[in-house]
Amino acid sequence: LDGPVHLAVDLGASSGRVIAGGLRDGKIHLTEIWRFENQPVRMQQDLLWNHLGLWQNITHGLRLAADRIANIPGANIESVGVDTWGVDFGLLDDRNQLVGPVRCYRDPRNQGQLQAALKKVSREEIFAETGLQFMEINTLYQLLAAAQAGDVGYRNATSLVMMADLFHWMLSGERTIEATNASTSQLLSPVNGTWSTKLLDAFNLPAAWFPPPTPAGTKIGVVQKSVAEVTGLHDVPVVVPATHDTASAVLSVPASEFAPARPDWCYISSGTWSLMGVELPEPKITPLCAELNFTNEGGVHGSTRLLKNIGGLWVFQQIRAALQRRGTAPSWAEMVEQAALAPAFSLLVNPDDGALLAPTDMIDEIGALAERTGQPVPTDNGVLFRAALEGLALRYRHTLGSLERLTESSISTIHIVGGGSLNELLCQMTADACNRTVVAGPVEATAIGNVVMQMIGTGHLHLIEEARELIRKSFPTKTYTPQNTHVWDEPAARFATL
Ligand code: LFR
Repeated sequence: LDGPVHLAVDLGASSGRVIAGGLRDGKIHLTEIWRFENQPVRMQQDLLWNHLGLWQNITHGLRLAADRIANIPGANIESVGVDTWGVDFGLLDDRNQLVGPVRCYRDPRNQGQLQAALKKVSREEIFAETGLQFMEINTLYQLLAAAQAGDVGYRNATSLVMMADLFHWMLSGERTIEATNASTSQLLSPVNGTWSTKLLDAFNLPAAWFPPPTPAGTKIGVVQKSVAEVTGLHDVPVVVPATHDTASAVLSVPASEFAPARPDWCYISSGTWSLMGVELPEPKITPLCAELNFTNEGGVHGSTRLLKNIGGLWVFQQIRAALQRRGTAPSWAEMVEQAALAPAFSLLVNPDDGALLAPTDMIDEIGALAERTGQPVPTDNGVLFRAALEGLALRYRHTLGSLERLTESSISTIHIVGGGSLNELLCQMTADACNRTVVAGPVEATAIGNVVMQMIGTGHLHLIEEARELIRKSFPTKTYTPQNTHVWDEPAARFATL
C-alpha cells in the first residue's frame, strides 16, 4: 500500500478483523492486520457480547496497523470505520458511560416479545411504519425485553447506539446512529429515514434516545486523545461506513448497475446468516412483501436492500462446535469433503427452523428435528454436514421465487459474496437448486464495502457505480453454471412440507 490508507474494523458474529485498505496500481488492495475470535458469552440465563474483549482486540489491531503503515513511505492513514452485524445495541447514560451489558440477539429472553408487541400494535401497522421483516432478534423486541426485565441500563439510558456506533463512540467520543444499521431496528421508517414516532410512543421508548440517523460516509470526528495514545492514530478521522455488515457487503456486489428498478440479479451475503435479496431504488412496502416476510433495510445512498434473512452457515458452524465439544474438530475443508461424499437429500433441515436459532447442542437439536419431521436421525457426520448445505440451497430456491414475485422481474444471476462464496460445494448446489448462474466473490465483501465507503467519505471516490467498477477490477469472481437442476425438484417439494 502507498498513498491514502483506510482502516476497516469488520466485526462478525464469529470473528473480527482489522483490515487496511487502499489503492495499489489502480486496484483496491486489502491487508488483514489482525484477526480475532468473537463469540457470545453465556452468563447465567443471559447471552451477552464480550464488548470489552472486542474493544481490546480492535485497539490492538489498530496499533499494529499504525505501526506497520508508519514504516511504509508515502502511506498515510486517512480514516477508520467500523461495521458490525445489525440489531444489537448499547445504552449510554447522562455521564457518558455505557450502562449494562451488551446483549446478543440470540439471548433467549427475547422469546415471546414479538407476540407481546403485536398485542399492542398490529403486525400491519408495524410493517407499514418500518417495512421490516418480523424477527424476534430485532432491536424493538430486545428493548421490550429490557423494559420488562427492568434492566438498569434501560432505566438509566439517555441514548441508544447500535453495535458499530458503540465502537465509534469508544473511538471518537461521538454518539451517532448510522443509518443502515438503524434500519435493522424495526423502529425506523424506510421511506423518509426518520424514527417512527408512532412506534416510539406506542412502546414507550424515549425519542431522545434516537437522534436523526447519520448517513454512511460521514466523518463524525477524530480518534479521541486517550485512544490515539494507545493506538497511535493521532487526529485520524472516524468516517462511518455502511455500518451494517450486510449493507457493506451489498455495496461490494460486483454488479454494473446500482439499485435498478427491475433487477435481473440478486445477491446472497453468505456468512453466519445468508441475506438474500435485491437492491432497489425505493422500499417496497406492500401486502405481498409483508406476507412473504421480506425486509426493506437501508442501503447506501438512499437505496433499499429488499432481502430475507436465511439461517446461513450458522447450522454448519454449530455442528462443528458440537463436534468440538465431543472431542473431534474437522476442518471446514474436511466438512465440505465429507458433505460432498454423503448421499444427497437423505435428511432435509430447514435452517430457519426456530429450534436451530440458539440450541445448546446443534447435533442433538438436528436429531430432535429429524424425529419431529419423520426423518431418520443421522448417525453419520457427512449426512449432517450435507444437510446443513442442502437446506440452505433449498431455502435459496424458495426465496428466489419469492423475490421474483415481489419485484416482478426475472433474475438471471445470483451473486454470492462473503465467506460462503468460498464454499464451492454450496455455490454449485445454489446454482443447481435455483437453476441460475452463480457468480461467487468477492469473499471480503464486507471489509471492501467498509473501505470503499470510507473512500467516498474522504472524497477519493464519488459514485457507487465508480466504487463497483473498481471492485470488479480488483477482485476475481468464479462462475458456476447450473447442472442437474431437476434432481432438486422432489426434495424441494418435500422441504416445503417440513
Ligand atoms: C449479518 C447480520 C444480518 C442481521 C443479523 C443480526 O451478519 O447483520 O444482516 O439480520 O446479522 O444482526
